Amino acid sequence: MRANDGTRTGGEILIDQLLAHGVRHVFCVPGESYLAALDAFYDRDISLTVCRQEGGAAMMAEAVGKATGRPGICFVTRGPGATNASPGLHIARQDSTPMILFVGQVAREMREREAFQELDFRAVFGSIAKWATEIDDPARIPELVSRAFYTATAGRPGPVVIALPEDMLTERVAVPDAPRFEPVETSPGAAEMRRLGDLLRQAQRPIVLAGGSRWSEAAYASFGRFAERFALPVATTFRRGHLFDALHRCYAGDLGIGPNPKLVARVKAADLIVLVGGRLGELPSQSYTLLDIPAPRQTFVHVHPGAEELGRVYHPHLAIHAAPTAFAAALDALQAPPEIKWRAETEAAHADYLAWTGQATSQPGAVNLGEIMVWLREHLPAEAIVCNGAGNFAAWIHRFFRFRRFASHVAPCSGSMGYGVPAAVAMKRLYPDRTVVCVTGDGDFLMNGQEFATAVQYELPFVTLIVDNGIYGTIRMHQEREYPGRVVATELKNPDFVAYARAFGGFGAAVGKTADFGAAFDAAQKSGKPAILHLKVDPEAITPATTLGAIRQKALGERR
Ligand SMILES: Cc1ncc(C[n+]2csc(CCOP(=O)(O)OP(=O)(O)O)c2C)c(N)n1
Ligand SMILES: [Mg+2]
Repeated sequence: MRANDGTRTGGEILIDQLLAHGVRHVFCVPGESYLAALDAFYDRDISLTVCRQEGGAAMMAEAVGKATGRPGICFVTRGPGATNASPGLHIARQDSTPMILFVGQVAREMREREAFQELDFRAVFGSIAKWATEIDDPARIPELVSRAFYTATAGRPGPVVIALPEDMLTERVAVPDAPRFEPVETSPGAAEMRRLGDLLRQAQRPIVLAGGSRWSEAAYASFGRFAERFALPVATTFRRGHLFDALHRCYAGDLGIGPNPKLVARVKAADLIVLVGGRLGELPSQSYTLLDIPAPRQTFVHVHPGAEELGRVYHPHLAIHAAPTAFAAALDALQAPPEIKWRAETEAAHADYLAWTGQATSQPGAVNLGEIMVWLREHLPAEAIVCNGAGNFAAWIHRFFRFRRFASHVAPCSGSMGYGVPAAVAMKRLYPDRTVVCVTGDGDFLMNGQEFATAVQYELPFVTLIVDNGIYGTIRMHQEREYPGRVVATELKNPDFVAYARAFGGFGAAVGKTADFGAAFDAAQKSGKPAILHLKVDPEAITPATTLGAIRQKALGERR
């Protein structure tokens, strides 16, 4: 509270800046280094989620940034808190997500002595964050926090780290709040849009790839209309499936890990590729084999909000420096050609997508994850949110789940394990009325399974599927391919996950065969508690397309 002389503590000024910028949710693990900031939450209207490990807290903040396009906010203590939070920062960087990590710091007069838990945060986070700084003067909090919001969202979004010396947070000064920030939406120029229209008129076989961040409901809707009017096939890049309705008749499929070979062939055969919002990194580019570097053979149009990404890897024939939101709005003014040469191609692309994802493949074992994904896509409401981390289990989500709404998939493009549970906690905090389903591997779950306690503490009823194959499956798959039969460090002895769920105060049930899944899922939802469904899958079922044994045999055969 402001004292009679108009002063506030640094901690109060800081939390007031969050309110000024429209922050509703903050995720933290407390520390004595930022008590004065914590205290300011006591009488301010902002929801604070206390977590069990900073990795979880930072991923929750990242998930909020991903889903809303505004910076997700996380508070952690100095040294160990900050280093624990680093996975969330790394995801924010690779996934181009706006987030701000506030870190406690030793008192100003103790700096540079390597005081208790002291770190030089500018140096430690310099190469992960877009900007890492420390606030020395409480009078500059409004200025520097405002800059953090702009920096995190501007151009290609990413993480910002702000260290807060302990004594700075208790010092009192009189200073006004900053005005509310709004993300800067870079608009495309009229000349670039005309040129795009020309290129589309000249094209025979165009394809659009949607990716990256900075999208919105409005951009999603405009983009859908544009695809419809131009009958353009649209593929989404790795873990950005939520950018286009899977049942839109222009949807050509998911360009990520294990994509439909027909989609890959289509991209290669296109004469015009329009990449909107994304970077076409290692995974969607199929290990940089899709386009020639630096000069793609196809006419390549790159639309990106970060100027430094244009021409960074692929030479663009037309570079459009624009945020997807502003670009999508400008598309409404683009005239479609009277006759569309590629209409049949687009219909074929969508038919290929439907065929590729139509039915689960047959698999060894009594629980078929493909059939479970088909069940979920048929039974979940369209606005349900799916969260997951990394592991081969995710291949079934990418192949068989059909995302129908913007921001309905919250998952790490960076391939970081342990993301699903924190992301689900964050989504349920943000959207209590939406169904949230978390899909994890047995390895993946226990990287941040402690946040199941947070779900119980805040009474967040989402359902977590633990796909238990008793192995770090992805690594075992690579191991069998590169070193067949030589199993090292990929086997797991798992706890009883049903007992785990119940011990935490949640709902737990085991699913031993596919046919039992629907009833178990319904029971989990009816419990009204955070729930875990323990799916015992056969480790042989390593991808929707092949088995571990087949990979091993093939590798051994190649060696003979
Ligand atoms: C934080 C982190 N550590 C390690 C890895 C390397 N890695 C990728 S997938 C994987 C195994 C995932 O195992 P699990 O969650 O059981 O899923 P499965 O592949 O068995 O379905 C590992 C160790 C990673 N991606 N992220
Ligand atoms: Mg596993």
